[in-house]
Amino acid sequence: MLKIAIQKSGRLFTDSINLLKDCGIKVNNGKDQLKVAVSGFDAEVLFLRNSDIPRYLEDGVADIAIIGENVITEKQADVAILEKLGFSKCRLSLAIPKGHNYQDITSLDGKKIATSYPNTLTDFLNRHGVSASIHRISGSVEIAPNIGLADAICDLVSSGSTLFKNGLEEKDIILKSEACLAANKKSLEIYGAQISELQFRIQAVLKGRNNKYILFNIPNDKIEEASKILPVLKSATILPLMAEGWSSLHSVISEEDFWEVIGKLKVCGAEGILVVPIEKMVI
Ligand code: PRT
Repeated sequence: MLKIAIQKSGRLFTDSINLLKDCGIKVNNGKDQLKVAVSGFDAEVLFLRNSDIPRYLEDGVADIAIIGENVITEKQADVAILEKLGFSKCRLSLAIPKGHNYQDITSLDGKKIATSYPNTLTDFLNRHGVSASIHRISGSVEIAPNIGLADAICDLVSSGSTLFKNGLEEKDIILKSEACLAANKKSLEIYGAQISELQFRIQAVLKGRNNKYILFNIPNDKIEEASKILPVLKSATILPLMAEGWSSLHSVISEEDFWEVIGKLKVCGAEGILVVPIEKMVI
């Protein structure tokens, strides 16, 4: 049976459970169990530590997983990344105490850097021909410069508030990460059809999340102009209104273009603009 690994507890847990739920896969709650059955899909879910998942995935203990891309890179796991999932976005960055001199990465030549990501950092330093001493620590990396353990740190950053609170400044981004769907390469062959089905469902959910359904009223002589503003799937739906000379136009717009498109539509003469979330989108 297909084994899907997700984080046991932590930042990825809730979003992973919700994504599976939106894909019609209900995880029968058993947070204290290692393995649970699911309904709505022929699979079982393994609850594991995020940092352990790359190894389990590589070894085939799990076939597929929802995991932070950063740990796959750090563990140098030979797995296939199938989808980026749009949550748990962060970056692995180099930071130094505020006010300290930093021109570029070569400023760290001969310095001490504290991190929980020694492999990713070593690789980055090597690529830039920088030689620094790496102190591997497993938590609270941000306090290392304040207690004299290191000159700089390399750690995950999302809002930046941890760096700020510890008087540190972000100087270089080593990698950007988000949760992703990753698979054991052999499992891709063994469970190809099931993994494709899961991917199909995830894509439909993510497209729904990234798009909005929009409908608005527009004078008939402005329909063509308004249609050109809309990045439509195929072509906008137009329905006549009872009011003479007016129509209702329906379409889908991406979250990214949202405010720009709305602004242009208002200038074009759109009225009564309604925006509705989309649950799933199959194209
Ligand atoms: O125990 P386990 O192995 O399951 O996981 P963990 O202890 O590594 O778990 P967790 O839950 O802390 O992180 C899981 C994953 O979430 C990470 O591997 C990343 O993929 C992702 N993620 C996203 C983050 C952050 N954002 C994040 N901000 N992981 C950690 N942080 C920490 C960072 O280390 C620093 O201490 O948050 C602090 C910085 O946050 P800001 O908002 O102050 O910048």
